[in-house]
Amino acid sequence: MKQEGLVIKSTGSRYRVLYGDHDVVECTIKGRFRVSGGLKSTNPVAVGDRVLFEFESVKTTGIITDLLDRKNYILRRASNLSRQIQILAANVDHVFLMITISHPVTQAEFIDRFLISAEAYRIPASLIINKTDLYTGDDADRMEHMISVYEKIGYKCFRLSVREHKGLEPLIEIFRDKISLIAGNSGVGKTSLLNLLDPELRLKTGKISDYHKQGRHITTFPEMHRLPSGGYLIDSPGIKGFGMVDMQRNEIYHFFPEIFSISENCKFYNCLHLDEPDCAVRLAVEEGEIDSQRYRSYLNIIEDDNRKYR
Ligand SMILES: Nc1nc2c(ncn2[C@@H]2O[C@H](COP(=O)(O)OP(=O)(O)OP(=O)(O)O)[C@@H](O)[C@H]2O)c(=O)[nH]1
Ligand SMILES: [Mg+2]
Ligand SMILES: [Zn+2]
Repeated sequence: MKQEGLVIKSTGSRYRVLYGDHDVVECTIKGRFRVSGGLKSTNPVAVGDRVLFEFESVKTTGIITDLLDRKNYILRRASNLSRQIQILAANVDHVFLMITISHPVTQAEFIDRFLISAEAYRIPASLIINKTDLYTGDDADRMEHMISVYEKIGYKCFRLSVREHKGLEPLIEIFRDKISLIAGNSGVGKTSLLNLLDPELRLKTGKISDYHKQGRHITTFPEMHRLPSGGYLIDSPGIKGFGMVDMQRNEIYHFFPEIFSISENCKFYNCLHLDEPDCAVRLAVEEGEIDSQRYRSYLNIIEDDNRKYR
């Protein structure tokens, strides 16, 4: 008899499925799953997927037989060089990018690349600025500037110190009743937040010394956790790149909400906002209406796109 379940962990060969109220079964998959767009992914079934499964003779293992329709999914490349694609998560209601001003520094362009991907996936996105306990002087100014830039565009920003347990309440509220994904560079404190929200989890987190080495990743597979305060939060491995949405050169600016809204005033309907005459976007950058770093991110993304087709 088939039962419905929710995939809470996927390693590409084994899948942990939550069913009923609190029960968990380890599954493998049977049959071939069609992934939208004919993608070749390393994991046909991902965290967040709703599936049908059957128990094997012993009731502790099962076989996934059917993948139910997805409302959305998020991709990433398995590694920088690899052509293989991993589905990071499916059926996500909200994505949170956790960033830090220092230890480690999150690059502005990385934030913008994340946000345009979320826009392209049409998944609401917010920022969590963690480790506020560390920021004084210039770092504190940098944080406030960043928050004012992103809030003006319409992204919610949450100040958080996992270490000092500060800023948790608004997050608990927004996580309730939905499936959220938390992403960000390695070492920003994603898993630490989960451990704070549910101390029983005791998930592995990094030690400060680990982060002196480059490319150190503590969390290796995305995993969904049910929060005691309500909702599900997917912890994910530290990422350098995110998204993998193929965008046309002339639609990239559609995913910068503030650039998009001003682009209506450009002289040419096909303006790319580079150096066209009477470009309303460039004017808005000069006047400080559009943040110059955001515009730089836009230019760099266009530039990458040029390289791709060379
Ligand atoms: N000062 C300070 N340190 C923090 C805070 N939150 C987490 N850390 C530290 O940051 C380090 C990395 O934390 P993790 O939770 O493992 O980071 P992660 O984002 O899950 O990293 P990956 O799994 O590699 O992607 C640990 O040493 C934490 O103790 C905070 O609010 N303030
Ligand atoms: Mg982690
Ligand atoms: Zn323009």
